[in-house]
Amino acid sequence: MADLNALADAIINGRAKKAVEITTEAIDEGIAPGTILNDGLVAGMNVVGEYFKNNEFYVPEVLVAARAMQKSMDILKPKLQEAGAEPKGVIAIGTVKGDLHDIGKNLVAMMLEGSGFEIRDLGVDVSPEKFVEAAGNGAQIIAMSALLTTTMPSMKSTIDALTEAGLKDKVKTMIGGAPVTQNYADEIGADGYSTDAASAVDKAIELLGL
Ligand code: B12
Repeated sequence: MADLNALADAIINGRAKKAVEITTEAIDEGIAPGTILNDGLVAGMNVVGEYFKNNEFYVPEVLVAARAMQKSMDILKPKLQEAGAEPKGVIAIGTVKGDLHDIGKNLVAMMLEGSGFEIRDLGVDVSPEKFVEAAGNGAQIIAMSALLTTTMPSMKSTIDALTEAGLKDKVKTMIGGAPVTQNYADEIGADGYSTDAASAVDKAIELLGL
């Protein structure tokens, strides 16, 4: 019987091969893809997030863990799609203009994707115009990440650009990244903020009223 606690451990320890092995075993045994995701992958990644917050893990450990999660997700994703049919919603995500930090953004994207959202990853250094274009192309949430205090104002520029394009009321905006706060979100008129990848999923669900 595939051990989902062992899968979480494999993620925490960044053991991609082991993680893939247990994920495959769990799928073959008919365990629901959502259960594998939540009780194995997301559970592991949550611990990684905690360790990182407490300075018990540093960026290299987070990266190897994320890579292990990604490898398992590669196998799990088609199963999740088969099981879940319709995506919960469409989210365009990117790191704002001038900012190249994408580790947190990728984790958020991965968690959202894992919980059933369709993700349009716009990458890094994303201009307000690109976000507006994504909003015009059917994204229901525009999610922005910034790690530099100097690039945070681009979140405001993007929200202003959405307003100018007449799209502000048609999409929800969600922001995050280490220097970003709820206060800042309120100040610039963002619809949502969250501190980490796991709560980003709850926030997205809340924003779309699911
Ligand atoms: C890794 C890193 C880099 C890497 C980035 C690699 C990459 N591919 O991302 C490299 C080496 C390229 C880099 C470059 C720079 N960096 Co740097 N970098 C970091 C470092 C060490 C870790 C950031 C990180 O990945 N954290 C891990 C992730 C998981 O956390 P996170 O991003 O916060 O994401 C979580 C949450 O915030 C949230 N979240 C994130 N995004 C979103 C989005 C939404 C919508 C939501 C809801 C939630 C959410 O969920 C995530 C998961 O839980 C930090 C220091 C630190 N310890 O934080 C400095 C840091 C961010 N960097 C800094 C600086 C100054 C720079 C440089 C300017 C350095 C230089 N002089 O060249 C350049 C700028 C390059 C650029 N234009 O962007 C400063 C920023 C200072 C400031 N206040 O602005 C920091 C704080 C270091 C420091 N103490 O000085 N950096």
